[in-house]
Amino acid sequence: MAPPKYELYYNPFSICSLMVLYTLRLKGEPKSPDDAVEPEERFINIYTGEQMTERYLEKHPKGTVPAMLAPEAGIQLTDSTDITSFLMDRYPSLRPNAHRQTIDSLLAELHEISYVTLSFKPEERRVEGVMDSVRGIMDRPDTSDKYRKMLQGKFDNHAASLKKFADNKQSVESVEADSVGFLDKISEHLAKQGGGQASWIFGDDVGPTALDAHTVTFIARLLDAKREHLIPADVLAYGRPKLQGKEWLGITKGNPTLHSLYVKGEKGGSGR
Ligand SMILES: N[C@@H](CCC(=O)N[C@@H](CS)C(=O)NCC(=O)O)C(=O)O
Repeated sequence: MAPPKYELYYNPFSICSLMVLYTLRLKGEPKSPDDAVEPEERFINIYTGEQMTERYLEKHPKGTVPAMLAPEAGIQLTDSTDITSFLMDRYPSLRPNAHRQTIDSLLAELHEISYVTLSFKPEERRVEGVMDSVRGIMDRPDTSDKYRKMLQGKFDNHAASLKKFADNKQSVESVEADSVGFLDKISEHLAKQGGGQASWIFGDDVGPTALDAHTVTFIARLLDAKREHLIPADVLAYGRPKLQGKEWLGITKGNPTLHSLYVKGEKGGSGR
């Protein structure tokens, strides 16, 4: 049986989309030909509201990116961590057995960090702006009841994720501290690999894992968000060259990871 046809919905200025795209670029060989995941990549413009159109919400009720679907096989993965787990199960080099626990626990720790707090200033109202737009479409007289119900679902999902971070009282300082805590652990792993000489977190023999893909993307975003000071020197020395690599440039086309920098024509701080 041939592998399913996958579709990956993404935006190149979404950190979680970039984490998945970069994981795909580093994925290596599948366990078997039937396990191959070669998605058709479909751009969603989350800066013009494409993620809240009826068409997109029909595919993916949360109306976010990334999402990986294979409708014929009943596969609907709507979170970067679920997509990454799916890939790690099929591509052994993304999560070698010897490092399985470390990779799982560090990926979980990384995804507890509020990227929104690191990436957007409160006055940009990125999260509130999305909710306002959803409400605006709901209030339009020409919006059907079916579509309105879908929008309510997206609104509720958004409100729930906001509440999660609010309940955790996530100030900029605490999110920065979480980032440093995570990066210090990466630094400890790098130190075990010949004092930071290796290209990858678990060494050159192991090669790139999903943890590398997500960590390098996080470093790129911290640089673009003018938070280089949070990154230990060895972690920066590990991450920066990857941002000049063909895999990364193939995804970003040399653009920054932040839409605001792209709009301003700024080349960002990701080592470019
Ligand atoms: N926890 C989700 C986060 C998904 C998410 O919030 N994506 C953002 C972009 S980074 C998005 O789609 N924003 C547009 C919106 O919510 O309408 C994941 O890891 O995939």
